Amino acid sequence: MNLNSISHVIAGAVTFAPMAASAAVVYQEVGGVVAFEAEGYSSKSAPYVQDSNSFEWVLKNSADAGSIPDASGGSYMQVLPDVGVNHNNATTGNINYLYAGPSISYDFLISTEGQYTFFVRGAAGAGLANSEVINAKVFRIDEAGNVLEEIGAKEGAGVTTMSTTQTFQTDNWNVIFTPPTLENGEYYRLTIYMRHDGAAIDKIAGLINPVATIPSGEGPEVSPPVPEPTAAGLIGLAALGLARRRRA
Ligand SMILES: [Ca+2]
Repeated sequence: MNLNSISHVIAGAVTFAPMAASAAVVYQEVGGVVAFEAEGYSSKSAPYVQDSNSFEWVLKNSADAGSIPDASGGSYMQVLPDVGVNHNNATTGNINYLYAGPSISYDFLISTEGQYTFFVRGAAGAGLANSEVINAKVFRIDEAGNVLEEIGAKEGAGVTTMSTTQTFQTDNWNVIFTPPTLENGEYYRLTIYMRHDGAAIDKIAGLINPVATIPSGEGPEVSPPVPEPTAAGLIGLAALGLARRRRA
C-alpha cells in the first residue's frame, strides 16, 4: 500500500463522519432525569395497516391550522388518522393489540441507577377526541441500538395517560409507567405504542424514584445527546483497519 492509498483510507473515514452524526439520537440521563421532545424520537416504526387504515406517528406543528396549540418546542407527534380505532384488547385472534400498531422510540443512557417513573405531556386532539391512551415498554439495548431484553411493560386496560383535554396539559403530566430498575452504564429504549388513534404526545420525562417534583408546564429541559465518536476517533479506527490490512 502506498501513501496515496493511505490518504484515501483516511479521507474515507473523514467523509463518514456526517453519516455518524445523522445516526439515531441517544439521550444522556443526568441527575436522575431524562427528557425528550416527542418529536425528537430516536426511531419510529413503519405505518401499521389495519382494515383500510394506515396508522402512523405523524409530526404536527402547533402553528398549523387545526393543530393542537402550545406544544413544547412547537411540535408534537400524533397517531393518525383519527378514525376511532382502539387497541384496548390484549388479544383478538392472534394479535396482542396492546402492543400492536405504530410505535415510536426514545433511546437513552443511564448514569444514575434506579427506578424511573415515566411521564407524558399529551392531549387527545380534536376530531373524534375522547379519552386517548397509549401503551409503552422499556427495553435494554446495546450501544448500536440492538434490543437485548424487554425490561418492563405498561400492562392492563383502562389506564388513561391522556384525558379528554384537547390542549397539552400544562399542569397535568400523566404517568405512563414505572419499569424495574435501570442500571448505571446501560442503554435503554422507551417505546410508545398506539392504543387509541388520535393520541398526541408532546414531551416525555423519566424521573428517578422517589419522584421529587412531578413535571409541570413544559417540564424538564431536554436531555443532552450522548456525544458522537470524534473525528480523531474515526481516523484512529481507519488506522486500525489499515494495520489489519498490512498484517494480512
Ligand atoms: Ca414537543
